[in-house]
Amino acid sequence: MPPSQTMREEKGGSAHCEVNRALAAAASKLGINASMAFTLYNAPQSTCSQRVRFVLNAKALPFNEVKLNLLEGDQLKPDYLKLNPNGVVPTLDHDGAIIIDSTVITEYLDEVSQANSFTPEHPVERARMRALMHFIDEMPAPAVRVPTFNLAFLPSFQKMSAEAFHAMAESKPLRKEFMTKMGQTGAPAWVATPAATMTSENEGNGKPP
Ligand SMILES: N[C@@H](CCC(=O)N[C@@H](CS)C(=O)NCC(=O)O)C(=O)O
Repeated sequence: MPPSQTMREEKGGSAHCEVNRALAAAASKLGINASMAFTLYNAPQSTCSQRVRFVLNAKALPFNEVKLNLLEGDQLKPDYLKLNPNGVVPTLDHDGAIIIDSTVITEYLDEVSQANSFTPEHPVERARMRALMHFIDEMPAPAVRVPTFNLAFLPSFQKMSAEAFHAMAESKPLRKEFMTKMGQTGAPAWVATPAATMTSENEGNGKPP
């Protein structure tokens, strides 16, 4: 898919293409039927994007990057919503196959490329790995959303009219309720510090846990 005009595409250049071709040739010799042309739609400051970049780099997989500006709403543009209907980053395009959700993407990458594997051999160990990934999705990821909202997004939300803010919150496929709950005042300071302990149940409700 061609990236929207506001999204910046950064290609690794012909060196990456050559590496991609070499990887595809090596994979084909090993009987693996996949080429390794990866494009990652992501945002530099997003923790979910960082997870995926970490795995791509740790596995030495070359990838093209399309950087979205979350403050300008690139994640809600129609072209991007066709790739990721949740309107969030990251999204991985592997040779036209679209994979969404950072946890799913990291497991997918470990499946299609065996180099520097992160997945334990033993089923019990694999179950532990998945439990840890679920924990990260349920606890630290929602917790970090609150200070991120206050520190990164709130200053621009406060400049919007109440109507514009409401319309923007309503347009978020995955974060409607969260945005509405946080509102244009955000979370109180005792909640929105990185050290505050949060769960998805108490995020932004204005009361001590
Ligand atoms: N479960 C999703 C969550 C993705 C997510 O919340 N991404 C954030 C950045 S870390 C985002 O795109 N926020 C933009 C927004 O809420 O509009 C995943 O892990 O990929």
